[in-house]
Amino acid sequence: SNVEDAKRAAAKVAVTNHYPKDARWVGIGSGTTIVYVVEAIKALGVDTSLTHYVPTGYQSRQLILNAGLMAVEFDAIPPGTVLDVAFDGADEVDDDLNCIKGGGACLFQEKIVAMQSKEFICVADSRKLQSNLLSNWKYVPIEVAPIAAYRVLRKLEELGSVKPAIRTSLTPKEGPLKTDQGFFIIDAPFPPLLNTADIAAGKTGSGAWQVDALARHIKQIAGVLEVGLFSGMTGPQARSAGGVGGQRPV
Ligand code: DER
Repeated sequence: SNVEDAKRAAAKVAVTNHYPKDARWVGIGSGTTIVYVVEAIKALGVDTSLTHYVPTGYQSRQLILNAGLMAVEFDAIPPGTVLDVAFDGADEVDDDLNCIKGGGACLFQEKIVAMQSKEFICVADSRKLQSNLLSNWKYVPIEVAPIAAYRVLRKLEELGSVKPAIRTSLTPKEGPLKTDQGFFIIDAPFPPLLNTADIAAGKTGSGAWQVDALARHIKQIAGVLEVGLFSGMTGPQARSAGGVGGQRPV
């Protein structure tokens, strides 16, 4: 289908342009687009036998193993080792390369892997590209401790979310979905977020949130493990912002 072809094309360009031939540590994200990233890595024809691939969850680990690649869990990365590159998908990407992530409920491990990488390569077909986050993808995925979930729902409403909800499993299993950490996912709708052009145009008064500010406010709610907002930055300025790779800590 043309969507699958678009994902495959995006993955091929991303790997061709951003996979270091001498890569030794590579982060592998979750979802369906990442399948084509691994396919493109295999097609590169480089020697991958000395390369460690760090998964971002159960499905990501199976993808690495089924491709005959070496999977090394995040807690087995030697202290001080920064991954050469991390590839991952996204649910939506704005003009500043900010991302909404977590549609696949893997956002926590995706974020720690992204933050431990020199570069974070987001692989997304054109459906994902919007000027502002929360335009097409309507909610922020948030990973929370089950026991605190209802309190977090109430706190999110105080931040302006309308009808945030605990994500239930889409399979016959009734009740909340559990992440690889055994936590719940809350999906919290918010109005479209501001990008840097909006801020430059003085649109801050509209009551809409700026990406970093919303991410920080949600992260500070007791019971929240991680938030599916990745603050996008590329290039050397990312490091000056304190991010290990192309991601600022939020
Ligand atoms: O959960 C995530 O953030 C994933 O990267 C995911 O949502 C992207 O999935 P897709 O490649 O299947 O669209």
